[in-house]
Amino acid sequence: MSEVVETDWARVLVDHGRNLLLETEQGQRLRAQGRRITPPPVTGDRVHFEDLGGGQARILAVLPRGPIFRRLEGRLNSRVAAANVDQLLIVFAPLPEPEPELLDRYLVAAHVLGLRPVLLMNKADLPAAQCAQAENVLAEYTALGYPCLRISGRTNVGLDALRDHMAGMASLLVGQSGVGKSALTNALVPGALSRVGELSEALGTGRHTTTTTRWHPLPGGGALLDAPGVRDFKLWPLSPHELLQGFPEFSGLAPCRFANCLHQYEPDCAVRAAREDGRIPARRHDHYLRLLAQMQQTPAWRRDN
Ligand SMILES: Nc1nc2c(ncn2[C@@H]2O[C@H](COP(=O)(O)OP(=O)(O)OP(=O)(O)O)[C@@H](O)[C@H]2O)c(=O)[nH]1
Ligand SMILES: [Mg+2]
Ligand SMILES: [Zn+2]
Repeated sequence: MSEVVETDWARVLVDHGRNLLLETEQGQRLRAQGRRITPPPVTGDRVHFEDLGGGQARILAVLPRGPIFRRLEGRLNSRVAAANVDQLLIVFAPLPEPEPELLDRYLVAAHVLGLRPVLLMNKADLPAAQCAQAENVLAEYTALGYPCLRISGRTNVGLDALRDHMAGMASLLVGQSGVGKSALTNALVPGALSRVGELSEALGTGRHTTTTTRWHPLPGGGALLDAPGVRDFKLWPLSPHELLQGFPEFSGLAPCRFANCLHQYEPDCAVRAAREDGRIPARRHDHYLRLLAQMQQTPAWRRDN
């Protein structure tokens, strides 16, 4: 008879490829290998495990997942980057220069994956003259109805409001490299920095930069996940229906002549009419059209339709 208590589960705090660091419900840290487990466990997963002693564990199974975050790998495939995420904290800053199209794509992903999006303009401590462009970006998304906060991980501006948004939720920080996600994590999670060092040491990599997504449990419940920054975030193949979920301002207008209108060249299109008279930002419609054209070129798009 095995002594395994299969009702025990542990959280994957970080996955370095196949090397995982787990935290049990009692707060014990264990190392494990993710080999031969399907699906491969990722940061945020809950796993059944067997304690092998000496700080080692064997993973028996991955528990059913809640919402996930994924990213494109190669041209058509996507990879799960984190599991059991509730909320996407999409970070931008005056520096590096904000890229609204990157923010648009994160928003599409959030809608399609069922994650609540919140936009964070970080580094609000910088002089107003440097913040003008970021303020415009903030105003555009605020007008679209998204929750948007002006914060600073350095001076703690806006962090109480952000904590209210994070309470009890698993929130994943995403955004360009250098917008301040890790500094923000350290400002929000007591001891996160030392814990990051500890994780790297435990896994023997000696790395201290953000190269993998890490799960930081929050004292009052929930978690903050610090993800590696990106130069670009590409969407995996989506159907037009999915893509349109990322542009909620296109619905709620008068109906287009055709119920399945894709707001490209169709006659009597309410979205193009709204764009013409400025009710919809031309930048957003242009970006939608480009994403739609990309999706229409992929085999998956044809299959979905
Ligand atoms: N002025 C100001 N600078 C900040 C703030 N937060 C971070 N920085 C600076 O921005 C730079 C990048 O910060 P990180 O926290 O490493 O950025 P990151 O988003 O984690 O970057 P990646 O891990 O590469 O994705 C550092 O030089 C920080 O000192 C802030 O609130 N205000
Ligand atoms: Mg970082
Ligand atoms: Zn239309």
